[in-house]
Amino acid sequence: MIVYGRALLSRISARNWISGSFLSTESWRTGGKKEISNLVQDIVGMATANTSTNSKNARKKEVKKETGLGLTTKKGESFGEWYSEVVVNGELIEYYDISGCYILRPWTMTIWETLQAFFDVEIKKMNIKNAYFPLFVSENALQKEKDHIEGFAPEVAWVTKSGQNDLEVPIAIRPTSETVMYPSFSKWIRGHRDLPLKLNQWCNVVRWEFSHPTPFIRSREFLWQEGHTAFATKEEADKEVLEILELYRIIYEDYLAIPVVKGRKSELEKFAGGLYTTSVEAFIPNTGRGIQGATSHCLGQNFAKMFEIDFENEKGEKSMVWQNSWAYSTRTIGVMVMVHGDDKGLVLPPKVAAVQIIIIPVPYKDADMEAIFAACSSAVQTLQAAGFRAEHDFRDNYSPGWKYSHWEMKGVPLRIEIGPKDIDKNQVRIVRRDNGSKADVPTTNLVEHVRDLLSNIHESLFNTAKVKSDACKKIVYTWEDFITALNEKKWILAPWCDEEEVEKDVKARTKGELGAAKTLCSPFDQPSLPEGTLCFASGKPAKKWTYWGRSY
Ligand code: 87F
Repeated sequence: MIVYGRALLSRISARNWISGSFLSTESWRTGGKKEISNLVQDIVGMATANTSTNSKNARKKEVKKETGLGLTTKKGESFGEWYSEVVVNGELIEYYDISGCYILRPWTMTIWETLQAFFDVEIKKMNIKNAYFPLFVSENALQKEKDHIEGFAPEVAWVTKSGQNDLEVPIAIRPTSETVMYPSFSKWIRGHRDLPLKLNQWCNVVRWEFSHPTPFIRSREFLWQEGHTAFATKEEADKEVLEILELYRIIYEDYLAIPVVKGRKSELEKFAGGLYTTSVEAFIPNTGRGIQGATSHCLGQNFAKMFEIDFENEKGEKSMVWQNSWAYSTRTIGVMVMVHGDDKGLVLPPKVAAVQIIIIPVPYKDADMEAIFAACSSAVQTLQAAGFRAEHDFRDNYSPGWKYSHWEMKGVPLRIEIGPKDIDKNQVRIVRRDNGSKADVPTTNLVEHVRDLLSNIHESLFNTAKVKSDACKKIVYTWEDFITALNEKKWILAPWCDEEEVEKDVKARTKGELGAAKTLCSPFDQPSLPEGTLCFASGKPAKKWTYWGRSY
């Protein structure tokens, strides 16, 4: 079997690169995709002259993948496949030979580091300190909070051997660090002067999930920060819960351009070990599912009792601490891919993109290549000096058209093309990733233009996502309308009696292939609830408005 892949294409591209005879400059301008896809078809044709149409198509898919020229699935047609393809072709993820575990490539880690840098600075302003606790948990410690661990037990991974020998006692790998940290909290907190104790750690955790693994969204190991704090009073704890939740909103809305709803989880959906749970919730219109973006819990005094975290208060009496815990994880990046990605690949919000502007030379027969390269380098320098993350792509084994597709797949917000005409006119061509619009910009105004464009792209990504997500919101008052809206993949705002049994009943009544409906959150921003409004599910008097839907 002959498979023509990147090597051949590259050789052809390299030739054209120099001679300019294969792709015209104008077709490079348009991405050269038509020519390249014709070329691919030619190659495929050559390779499959004697094979069936079916295998011809398969080969086409194969060549497409190998050359990185596009996705084989569309976001609107086969969302799950599209997502898997985008995270790999966009170079965020590499698959690994253990199910549910993924390699996070540099393109991912830069995004993570940007979010990390923001959050780390903010929590330090709040006088929260970083610490690092061990990865392993003894069975003894883990069992200490049996009640809350009970439901999670099947997800705990254990180390049982070293080499060929069984360990005397198996040790667990942290799925979260309450049981790792709180024995030390108990030791370190003696009197009111030891409070508040506010710690955070950046680490990995392992939860051996059995439902369908999805990169970033549901993986068996993931990166997160977990904050654990202890206070003398409930008021201090309550205040911090909301301060942290606001930081999570900023991560989603101001960094990732994803609109979220802040609210409180129901009794059934809250962290069972805590007093109450708040969250930011996002929505994925394509699948009609809500997704919990991050959580900030007030734990009350439950853990303080279990772990004996008490202190002598100002009156000399023994008192229990009030605790919080809060986390966001690499799931943020999955939500970003799902919300903004399109049929050409990733679309990165400018604030988190490792490369914000990619600069591509557009050679042409008899062009002054030195001048073109020099103009590219100078643009990179100017933009970097102005604080932007700009790079050029001078690789000589790929055509400009190939590079356009490549950087589009990786989601770089702006592309700058510089060809002979641009040199003559002292301008560059700027192309937006989010909407494809093009503009010729005088070199003298480059920095201002790029600044405006990047901020405009962020706004536009956010607004587009907000319009789409808002279009999926539906207010319902009756069970019939609820079911209709659920089938229409909505997130449903409904008046609810706030009874746990009723939520369980809704879950049972909506159980099916796509998963049951559950509460996402009761938004802090509550519409008015006139006296006499009834619960959509039970017919009892409604106590609050709550978002319902299927979720990840
Ligand atoms: C899986 C296995 C064992 C979630 C688990 O949200 C335990 C758990 O406790 C578990 N999955 N949880 C809840 C985590 C609660 C809490 N931990 C600190 C947070 C924020 C960070």
